Amino acid sequence: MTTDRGIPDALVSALRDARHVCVLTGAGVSAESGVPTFREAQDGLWSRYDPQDLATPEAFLADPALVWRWYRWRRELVADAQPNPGHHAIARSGELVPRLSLVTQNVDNLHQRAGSKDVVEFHGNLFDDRCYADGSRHVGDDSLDVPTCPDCGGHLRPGVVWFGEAIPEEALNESCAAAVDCDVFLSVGTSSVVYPAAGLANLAKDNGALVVEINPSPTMSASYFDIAIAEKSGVILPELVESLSL
Ligand code: BV8
Repeated sequence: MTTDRGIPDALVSALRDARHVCVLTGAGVSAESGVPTFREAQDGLWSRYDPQDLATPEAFLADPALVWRWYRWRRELVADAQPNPGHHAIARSGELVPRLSLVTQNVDNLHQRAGSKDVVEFHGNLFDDRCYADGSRHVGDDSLDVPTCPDCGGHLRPGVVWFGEAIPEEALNESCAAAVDCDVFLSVGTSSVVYPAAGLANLAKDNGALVVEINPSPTMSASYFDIAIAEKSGVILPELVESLSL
């Protein structure tokens, strides 16, 4: 059975009865804001680079200027973007359920700009800088050249989590606790290939949550979810919130 908006009745009633809803978002949630998804082919100067190769400590150590310029390009892309109806629906849902945990793999700050509070930034934030040498945090610098740490003179780097780097402990603990405790887990706009983020759905399901995937291109993991909705987040999330507020 589905609602007249193409949302399964089972999901609407589960959300209405839920004490705690956990939402995990990936790059697909920002696609309708014009931000290319992480694995989408990059354009222009960056088309010949695989993001997965650039988002590593090895790439930065090998060529700090190249990696710094890539992130500076992404900051400019994102700075011009606006939150889309999917971001706003997630922010609104925080007022409609007793407890909402939002865990994002995205580093673009768009959830915060849409009004979401207490966003767990699983992979850090594009607009923060960190000293590569001493780990100190600094306000984002938009200089063309790799900035240096005012404390130790080392290179500053973007405050994101690179492949092969550990997830910030607080973010990991908070996300796992939310996945274990939630009644409904929504995995939205992610290809579910990056771990440990992709493992949160397993944790939720193993602890009795209804697990739902929202992605216009069903992922390899789609059959694992109790419900898979093949629709854009900017379309389905506002409908879901609308169904909740009826
Ligand atoms: C860790 C920040 C351990 C940077 C990112 C071998 C060697 C080393 C590590 C590993 C290895 N094998 C596995 C690993 C682990 C590795 C990993 O998972 N690799 C994968 C690729 C196999 N993980 C790690 O390295 C992690 N750390 O394991 O540490 C450790 C422990 C202790 C001590 C030391 C180490 C760290 C991973 C973090 C990497 N950083 N981002 C940056 O942004 O530059 S990950 C990057 O991928 C982005 O954050 C992105 O969000 C994330 C996941 O991608 P998605 O968000 O899913 O985006 P994608 O483009 O893939 O998909 C978009 C989806 O949206 C698509 O499905 C599309 O259909 C859909 N979509 C499109 N439009 C819409 C839509 N959906 C809805 N609506 C729409 N309109």
